[in-house]
Amino acid sequence: MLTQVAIIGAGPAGLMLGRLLDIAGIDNIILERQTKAYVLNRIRAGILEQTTVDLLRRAKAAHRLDKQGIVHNAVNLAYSHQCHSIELPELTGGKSVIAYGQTEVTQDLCDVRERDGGTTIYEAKDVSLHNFDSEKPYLEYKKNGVGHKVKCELIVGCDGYHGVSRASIPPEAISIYEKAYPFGWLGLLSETPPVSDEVVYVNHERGFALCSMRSRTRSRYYIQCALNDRVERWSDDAFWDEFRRRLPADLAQSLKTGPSLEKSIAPLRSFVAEPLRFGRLLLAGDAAHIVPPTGAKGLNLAASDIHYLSNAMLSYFKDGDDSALDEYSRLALARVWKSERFAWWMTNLTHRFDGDPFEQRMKEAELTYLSTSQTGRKMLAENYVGLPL
Ligand code: RFL
Ligand code: PHB
Repeated sequence: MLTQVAIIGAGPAGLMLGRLLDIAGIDNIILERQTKAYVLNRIRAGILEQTTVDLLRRAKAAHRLDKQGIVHNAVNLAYSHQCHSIELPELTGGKSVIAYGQTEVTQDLCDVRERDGGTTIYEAKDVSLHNFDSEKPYLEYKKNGVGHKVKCELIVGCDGYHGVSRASIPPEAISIYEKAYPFGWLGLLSETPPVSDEVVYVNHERGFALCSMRSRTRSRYYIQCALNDRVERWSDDAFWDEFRRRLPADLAQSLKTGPSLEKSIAPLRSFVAEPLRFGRLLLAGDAAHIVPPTGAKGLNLAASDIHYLSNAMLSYFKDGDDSALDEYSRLALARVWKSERFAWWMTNLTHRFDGDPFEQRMKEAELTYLSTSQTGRKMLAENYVGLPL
């Protein structure tokens, strides 16, 4: 098979890129290791920045989002049993964020790709990358036990943190920056009305908690848990008891509980690989960088990578401008590092780390500063709605 761009991974980054290339008339193929059902049912992000919404509109995949997305005009910080609202439009010149699940984003992108005849090969096994340091890169994979070869001009690794793309780059050609956190998040999805109209980040002595939503009738909640905790240890009742204990009293009283639709544990990690270009191989999204989910930046960074990368590919294919691909790496990484800082800072501010009472008092002082200072709130709001592209 011959194509212009071979994309590895049909998560939001791969599907968004494929769609923007289709619209620009650039031939592409997506290879995905998992089944379509598996990809579409993975519960992950829930909060979109305006720039992500704009990109989905550019991709002509925002029809449902424009109807069903829930605009959040505030984000809440709770500590010392009190909830403090940070008004987003007032502090950011009119910006807000939108609650719309990653499952829906992926579904919408998948639907338009299929409708318009784009090629996605699910259950593509043993994908391997070859000759990406030359003019003639290619991929090999197996489908139903049969080997295939895809010749292309560019390969894009959109295959997440555990993917094959980054792992194929010689270690001496890549710099890795990494931080692992000593806890995870236990998340629960339920068909219950959300306890708050907007996201609430809670710093509590029993550990962090987060209130979010997927719709007016579907809630997504998280609690900080031990890194080695196991989801089987948490009955729904145990989750609700622990979650309620961490909420401020008024929220705890109005919390509606119900059976879980999904429960899972995710570790927290900060990670950046530099650069994002290695000859004819480019990395984007979680394949290149991970943020802890506090701050809701992961999916949004995948989208901003694709914004820069799709522009660069247009210059490359239409004008023969090879330097645009280097520029992609530079522009995308500049935004990545700013979001890495914000996600790291929000994680430190809102979570309980073992032990150090001085550190905890520092966090309380900073939370008080943020809730009482217009300048402090403005900094948080500006980052939360997303820095300009
Ligand atoms: P993905 O979604 O991981 O997709 C990668 C795809 O590549 C496939 N793949 C392969 N395919 C072929 N061959 C191989 N060898 C392959 N290896 C892997 C995988 O099967 C998969 O389909 O990466 P992508 O597209 O870069 O998208 C990134 C986002 O998924 C991620 O950043 C967000 O989910 C992070 N995140 C959040 N981001 C936000 O912007 N806002 C949020 O509110 C938010 N909340 C979250 C989150 C992530 C969480 N977890 C589970 C870590 C909440 C949580 C709990
Ligand atoms: C979510 O809705 O899943 C969500 C919201 C905000 C975050 C992380 C996850 O910071």
